[in-house]
Amino acid sequence: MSDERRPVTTTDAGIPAASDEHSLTVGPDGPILLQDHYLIQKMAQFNRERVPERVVHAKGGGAHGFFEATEDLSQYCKAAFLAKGTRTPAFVRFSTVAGELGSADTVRDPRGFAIKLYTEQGNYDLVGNNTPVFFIRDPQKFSDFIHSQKRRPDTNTRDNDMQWDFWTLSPESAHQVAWLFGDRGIPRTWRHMNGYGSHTFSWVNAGGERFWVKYHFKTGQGIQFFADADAKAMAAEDPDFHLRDLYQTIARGEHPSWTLSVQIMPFEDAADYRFNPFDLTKVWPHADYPLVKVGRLVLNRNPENYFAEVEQASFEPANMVPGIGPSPDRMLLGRLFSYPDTHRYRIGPNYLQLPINQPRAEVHSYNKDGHMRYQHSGNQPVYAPNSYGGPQADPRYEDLGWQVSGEIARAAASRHRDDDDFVQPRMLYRDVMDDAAKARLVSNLAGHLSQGVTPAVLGRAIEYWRSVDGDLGTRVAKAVGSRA
Ligand code: HDE
Repeated sequence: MSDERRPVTTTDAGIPAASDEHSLTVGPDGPILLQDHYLIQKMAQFNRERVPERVVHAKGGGAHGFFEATEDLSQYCKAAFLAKGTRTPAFVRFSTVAGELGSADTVRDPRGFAIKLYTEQGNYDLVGNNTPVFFIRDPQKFSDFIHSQKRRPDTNTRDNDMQWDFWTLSPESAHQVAWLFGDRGIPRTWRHMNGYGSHTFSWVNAGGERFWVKYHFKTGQGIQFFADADAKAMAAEDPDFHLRDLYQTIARGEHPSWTLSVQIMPFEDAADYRFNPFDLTKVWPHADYPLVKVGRLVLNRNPENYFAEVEQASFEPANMVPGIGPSPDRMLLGRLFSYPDTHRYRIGPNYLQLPINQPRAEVHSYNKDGHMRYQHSGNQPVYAPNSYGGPQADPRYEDLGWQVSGEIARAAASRHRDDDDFVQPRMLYRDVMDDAAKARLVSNLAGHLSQGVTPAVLGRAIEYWRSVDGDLGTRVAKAVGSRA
């Protein structure tokens, strides 16, 4: 750009600045003056550039796009964005879980798959992972689980012993851990993986009929993964491999897409289904509840500013639009509280007014003021009920929920006939993995268990895999032994 066309630098108050290079001093070698407001503003602003990184899912990337409902599912759900033919603007953020902001992309870890749909009935956030299940089934254990995945308090390094100690003392983790150490534990790129809502959610149609649903976003690019050694090499060569891949793909005009299908369970089936259908450590077999196509998700626009659009993006599972609700899944219920809480801490109480989080639907709430409030509702009544024309809630939007009764207690959720922590990982190992995939699972497990795991925890880990499958346990034990 020619010098005449370049704008003049200004302070953040818009006042023209005299120099990009020199501080204001008394003579060339004298002290810097306090009246150099621009220098002070620059230094002060720099010191405040960081917001706390996400306590989990810190490293990620995202893109804009849309969701299009391609099928008529009005018999199951009345949500407006699901009306056939409707296109809803979307923002999606992908992430790893355990690593910090600068950590490598190609590590073995679940991947976050967080979707924000700016629907005409308010934001719908579907904050899922690339796995249909999770390690635990009660939010009481979440921070403990994450602590075991993060850094030790003394050495500040990650520690395989902590991880296996927690997992083997939490047998409900076996399904997700089998998944994690299998091929899908390191996707080739974010484009080459599926996304799942993971939890069971409720849907209701216009007639008030309720259903339980699970969401599946199948990648249109095909599933691809990294072998362990290749992923480690890539982590050294390009720690931002996934971030770069998504950006460059969209920049060259390719638009990755996913097909959304749901499994639908009639409301009444839940009570005596073979296993607890609200248990996040289990999938619903497709033979029982086949996939029903809903629409497609397409990513077609890169963020212009990473901090504004990706770092400040705030997803919350509690953002559900009319027609969609929670289920008795305790993990989901715990998450409904946790996310807005972390956003208030990380970004500030008015995070929903930032452009990336702002709903496209009109906002008419009685909440007001606070740090960095940008939009105000003018001179409208500040309390409800009022007789001066303020917004009025409408009972037609009441959650339908479900019926419960019982003593208040701290106890496991109700067990169903076939509830068992090892049945589904056993099926994953025996029926889904071919011989080569089984061999890679054994090798990945043995590699991890051979690094810093104490004999007692290692013994428990072998038993854990024996409970999944006798042969698998023996193979893991042998492979660890041969590495010793
Ligand atoms: Fe999260 N999780 N989580 N999580 N999670 C966060 O929210 C939490 C869980 C998931 O790209 C945090 O904004 C609790 C399951 C994704 O911005 C935090 C529990 C699933 C992302 C939080 C879970 C997820 C997060 C950290 C157990 C898949 C990244 C920063 C009850 C279905 C979203 C933040 C993004 C992020 C809490 C379990 C997915 C702390 C308490 C299960 C994709 O609020």
